[in-house]
Amino acid sequence: MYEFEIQNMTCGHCAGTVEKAIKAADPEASATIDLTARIARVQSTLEPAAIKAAIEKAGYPSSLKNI
Ligand SMILES: [Cu+2]
Repeated sequence: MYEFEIQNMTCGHCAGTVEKAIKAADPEASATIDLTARIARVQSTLEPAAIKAAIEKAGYPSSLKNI
Protein backbone atom coordinates (compact mmCIF):
# COMPACT_ATOMS: atom_id res chain seq x y z
CA MET A 1 0.00 0.00 0.00
CA TYR A 2 1.21 3.46 -0.91
CA GLU A 3 0.14 6.84 0.26
CA PHE A 4 0.29 9.82 -2.02
CA GLU A 5 -0.09 13.35 -0.86
CA ILE A 6 -1.97 15.31 -3.54
CA GLN A 7 -2.03 18.98 -2.67
CA ASN A 8 -4.32 20.23 -5.45
CA MET A 9 -7.00 17.60 -4.88
CA THR A 10 -9.60 19.90 -3.43
CA CYS A 11 -13.08 18.58 -4.19
CA GLY A 12 -15.05 15.47 -4.98
CA HIS A 13 -14.47 15.95 -8.68
CA CYS A 14 -10.70 15.96 -8.17
CA ALA A 15 -10.94 12.85 -6.05
CA GLY A 16 -12.94 11.14 -8.80
CA THR A 17 -10.39 12.13 -11.43
CA VAL A 18 -7.52 10.84 -9.32
CA GLU A 19 -9.31 7.57 -8.63
CA LYS A 20 -10.07 7.13 -12.33
CA ALA A 21 -6.42 7.74 -13.22
CA ILE A 22 -5.30 5.12 -10.72
CA LYS A 23 -7.82 2.58 -12.04
CA ALA A 24 -6.76 3.32 -15.62
CA ALA A 25 -3.15 2.58 -14.73
CA ASP A 26 -4.08 -0.58 -12.84
CA PRO A 27 -7.65 -1.89 -13.09
CA GLU A 28 -6.93 -4.20 -10.17
CA ALA A 29 -5.85 -1.37 -7.90
CA SER A 30 -7.92 -0.28 -4.98
CA ALA A 31 -7.83 3.39 -4.12
CA THR A 32 -9.08 5.16 -1.04
CA ILE A 33 -9.22 8.91 -1.24
CA ASP A 34 -9.08 11.04 1.87
CA LEU A 35 -10.14 14.43 0.59
CA THR A 36 -9.70 16.22 3.91
CA ALA A 37 -6.09 15.08 4.28
CA ARG A 38 -5.58 15.23 0.49
CA ILE A 39 -4.22 11.74 0.50
CA ALA A 40 -4.79 8.80 -1.80
CA ARG A 41 -4.13 5.35 -0.41
CA VAL A 42 -3.44 2.88 -3.16
CA GLN A 43 -3.21 -0.88 -3.11
CA SER A 44 -1.55 -1.99 -6.33
CA THR A 45 0.97 -4.42 -7.71
CA LEU A 46 2.43 -1.62 -9.86
CA GLU A 47 5.46 0.35 -8.79
CA PRO A 48 4.57 3.52 -6.86
CA ALA A 49 6.29 5.54 -9.61
CA ALA A 50 3.84 4.20 -12.21
CA ILE A 51 0.85 5.20 -10.10
CA LYS A 52 2.41 8.57 -9.37
CA ALA A 53 2.95 9.18 -13.10
CA ALA A 54 -0.67 8.29 -13.89
CA ILE A 55 -2.00 10.66 -11.23
CA GLU A 56 0.31 13.39 -12.44
CA LYS A 57 -0.78 12.91 -16.04
CA ALA A 58 -4.36 13.54 -14.90
CA GLY A 59 -3.21 16.93 -13.61
CA TYR A 60 -2.43 16.15 -10.00
CA PRO A 61 1.21 16.27 -8.94
CA SER A 62 1.70 14.11 -5.88
CA SER A 63 4.37 13.11 -3.46
CA LEU A 64 4.79 9.60 -2.19
CA LYS A 65 4.72 9.28 1.57
CA ASN A 66 6.68 6.62 3.32
CA ILE A 67 4.46 4.41 5.40
CU1 LIG B 1 -11.79 19.52 -7.59
